[in-house]
Amino acid sequence: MNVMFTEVGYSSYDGANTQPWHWPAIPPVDVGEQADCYEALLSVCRNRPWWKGAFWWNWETDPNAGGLSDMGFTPQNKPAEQVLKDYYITITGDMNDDRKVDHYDVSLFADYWLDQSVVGWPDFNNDKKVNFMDFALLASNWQQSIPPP
Ligand SMILES: [Ca+2]
Ligand SMILES: [Ca+2]
Ligand SMILES: [Ca+2]
Repeated sequence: MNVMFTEVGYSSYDGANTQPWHWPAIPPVDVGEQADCYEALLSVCRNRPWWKGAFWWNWETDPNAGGLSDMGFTPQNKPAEQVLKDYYITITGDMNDDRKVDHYDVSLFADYWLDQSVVGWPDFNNDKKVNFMDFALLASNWQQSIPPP
C-alpha cells in the first residue's frame, strides 16, 4: 500500500515540534525548530518504499513571504526552505531517484524510447516525445551526482 501525506505543516515557533498545528503560533519564533521538523519527517520517510510524498502546508504565492521573523507555516525564506531544496533537488536523467545518473537510468530510460504518450518525465525537454533530445539531456549529466541531504 502506498501512502501520501495530504497535509503536513509546521509553524515557526518554539515548541512547534510538539504542537505543529498551533495557530496563531505562540512566541518566540524558532525557524530552526521548523527546519528540524521538516528534516525529521523527510529523513525518516524519504526511503520508505510506501511513502509517496507530502503536500506541504503552506507555500505562499508571494516569493517574499515568510522570513526569519515569521511564525507562520510557510518555510519560505527560512532554514526549512533549504531543507526542502536539499531533499527535492534532482538531476535531469536520474530515473531511479538515487541522486546520480548512471547505467541504471539508461536502462529505465530505454523502456520509454520513442514513446509519444509520456507526459512529463522522462520527456526531459517537454516536447511530448522521448527521443535523442531527451537522451542528450540525460547524457549531459552522465556520472554526475548530488550528495545526500
Ligand atoms: Ca525550539
Ligand atoms: Ca539514478
Ligand atoms: Ca522529449
